[in-house]
Amino acid sequence: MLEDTSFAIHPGKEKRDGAITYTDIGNLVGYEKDAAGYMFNCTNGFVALQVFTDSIVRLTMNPTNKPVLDKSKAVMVRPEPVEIEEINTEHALTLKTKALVLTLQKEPFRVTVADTHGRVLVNEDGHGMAYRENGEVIAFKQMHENDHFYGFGEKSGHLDKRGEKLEMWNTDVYAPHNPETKALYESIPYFMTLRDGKAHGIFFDNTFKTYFDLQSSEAHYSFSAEGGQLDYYVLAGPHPKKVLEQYTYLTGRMPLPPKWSLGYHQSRYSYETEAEVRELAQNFIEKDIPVDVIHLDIHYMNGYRVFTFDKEKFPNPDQLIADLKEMGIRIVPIVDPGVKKDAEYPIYQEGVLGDHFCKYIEGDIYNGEVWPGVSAFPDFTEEKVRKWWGEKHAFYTSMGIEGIWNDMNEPAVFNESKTMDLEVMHRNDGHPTTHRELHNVYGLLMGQATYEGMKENLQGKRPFLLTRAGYAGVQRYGSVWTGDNRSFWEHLQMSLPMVMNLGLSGVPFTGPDVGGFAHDTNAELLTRWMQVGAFTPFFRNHSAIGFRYQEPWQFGEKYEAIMKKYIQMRYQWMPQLYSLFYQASEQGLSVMRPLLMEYPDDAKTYNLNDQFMLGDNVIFAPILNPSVTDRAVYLPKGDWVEYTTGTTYEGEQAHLVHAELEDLPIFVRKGTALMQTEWTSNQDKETKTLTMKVFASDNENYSFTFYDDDGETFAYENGEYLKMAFDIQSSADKVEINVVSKEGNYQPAYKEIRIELFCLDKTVLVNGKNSSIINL
Ligand code: MIG
Repeated sequence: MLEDTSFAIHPGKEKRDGAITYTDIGNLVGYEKDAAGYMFNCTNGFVALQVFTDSIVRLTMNPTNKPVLDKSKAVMVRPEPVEIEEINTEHALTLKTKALVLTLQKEPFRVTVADTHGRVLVNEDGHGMAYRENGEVIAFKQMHENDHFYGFGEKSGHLDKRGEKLEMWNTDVYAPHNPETKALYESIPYFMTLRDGKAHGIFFDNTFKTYFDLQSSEAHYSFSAEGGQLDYYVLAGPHPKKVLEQYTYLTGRMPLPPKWSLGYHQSRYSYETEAEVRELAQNFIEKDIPVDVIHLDIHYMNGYRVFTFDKEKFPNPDQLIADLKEMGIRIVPIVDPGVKKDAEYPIYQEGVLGDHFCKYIEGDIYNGEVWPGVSAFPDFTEEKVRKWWGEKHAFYTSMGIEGIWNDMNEPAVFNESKTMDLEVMHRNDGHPTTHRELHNVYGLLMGQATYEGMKENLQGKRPFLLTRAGYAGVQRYGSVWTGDNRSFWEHLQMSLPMVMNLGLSGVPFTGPDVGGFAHDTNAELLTRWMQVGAFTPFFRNHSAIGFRYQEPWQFGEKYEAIMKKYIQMRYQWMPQLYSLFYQASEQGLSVMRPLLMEYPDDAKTYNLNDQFMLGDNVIFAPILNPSVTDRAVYLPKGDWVEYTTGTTYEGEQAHLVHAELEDLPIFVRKGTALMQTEWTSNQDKETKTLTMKVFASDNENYSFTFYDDDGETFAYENGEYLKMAFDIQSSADKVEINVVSKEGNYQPAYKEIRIELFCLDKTVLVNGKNSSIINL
């Protein structure tokens, strides 16, 4: 506790330890080359080099042995055959692919990664790869004057992480989420560097606690781990979108989620009884406020035992779920990893008798205190355990449940260290490994078990998974919410860069607890937060026990009407949103984007925290402060139209815009289009009409792809989808819309696309003919 008082800055406290000494990798002694790649033998260790593609290279340093190259929990691919040109001179070995030039200086061993135009991406100036006696491994890289750093998964603070120190150690942080909070629930040891408009990436695939230091020196940055190998990938970019494509090529992409999970989610810790849930649902129906999901937090269980319902509070869950489905609402229950130690509880019995729980090397089951009291934890590092756990979800799917919410999977334990004993020895499919090394992947592997089990049990329907903890690659299994924030304006502000950096880290389906989890929200904050939430990829209002209820109607009609309008807008924008989710699932691109992703040459976007984009043509500039109705907005190159007022703004400058409580400033780039529909009702959410809103300009050309399918099954994998590529050409007097291609067999309820022209009086030509309709 002394840490939290001024004692922490007591004048006598500063210690001046001597500089830490590292063992440098030393000189190159010799090397071999085989099918797997290059193996460099250096004076103080080994370095393996693998070329994955023309644009992706991997380096793995092991101080004592030849590097192990096949133990990643994140990387899903193996090196492709790549043609490499090799030039060996006295001082260096040079390897060239179509995109990269690697220079391996021999004495000392130093690596420079450049592109084929001579642009240096990553280089070691002075220091290189090194390690310490205690097992720490570290890489130093030169920091260039104009380097900006993004990604790092789920982090507090600003968008650009230059000048920060960050840590990766999955941690249950109820409080605080401050700018200085270094580790949260997710560990994604990956970042993208943007320098003078060009980007490259580094993925440090190490599951130990890792550190990124972009602060201590202006000359270098470093990344290090408490143990393991120095195993990292350099991604060539050069566009930020390319970096993201390369990173998700390695770690996988989000499978297309069910459309209902893109809707509005209402949650609370907890809606405690069946009657309360029914009343909640009824309220949404009566008020015509859209909702797709109601979450059940820990109170639904019998004594917090997972895979049970409390018989008194929820006497008939099957009926509840069926009735809600009629109303167009799904139930998503929480499932934590801790299994109550209770000899009469079947899941615990199966876990013990089937040998599914985490154990010490000596054989004792690890016990930790969580909600149900003393509990055991499934060892998700074992395939057979993942399978067992996955199959258990038949309990939920047989009731009609299609989505699961995983919490506490860091794993969180109620003790000093906040987690499992680091000595616990995970079985890890025949490669026993301590919790110290696998801590950061526990949540990822629980996610895998849950997603795969749900998929199997749902027989053709898409599962939805929401997870709190994860590691690089978590996007393959689930969406992520940013944990226990508070009802502070500062946390609304912070949620923007947080979600944008998660998107840049390969996780597109994310969002904060809208309204704030802990602390009492208020009418204005909730309203402003709902406006933002309506356009973040994951949209859930969630609040904690003991704090004010924050459903959209809790603050009176005035506020309810505004919130309702924005939740409905979410549904009006669904065709646009779904097409962006499709793009994310195909290319790994994020749905919610920082402006720098679309305008990497514009330095004004490099640390723009209070604006964001959806896709490549819409900018949102929400109000993020109390009592404020005016704000500055920076618009990059192009002409922009404010969505509601139709006012036109010039790009490459800042504007002052006015926004009353009911207003959210939205800017659409002229020359582009948006796909939208109408809100009908909770009971019937099928898209029946489709409108293409065209924001014409006088001389623009825009192409985009619209995607749709049944939103619920995997039939799209067999051609049941609709995919249309459009080309829009605006000129002084006309707009020409051309269907460039149309694919797939899906037959939607809508039979045509209505074209709505915004702001301008022009003739519309569809495929060369005068028309305002595109027939399907
Ligand atoms: O320690 O299940 O972040 O969303 O409501 C609290 C109760 C455990 C933490 C989650 C929060 C959830 C709460 N959980």
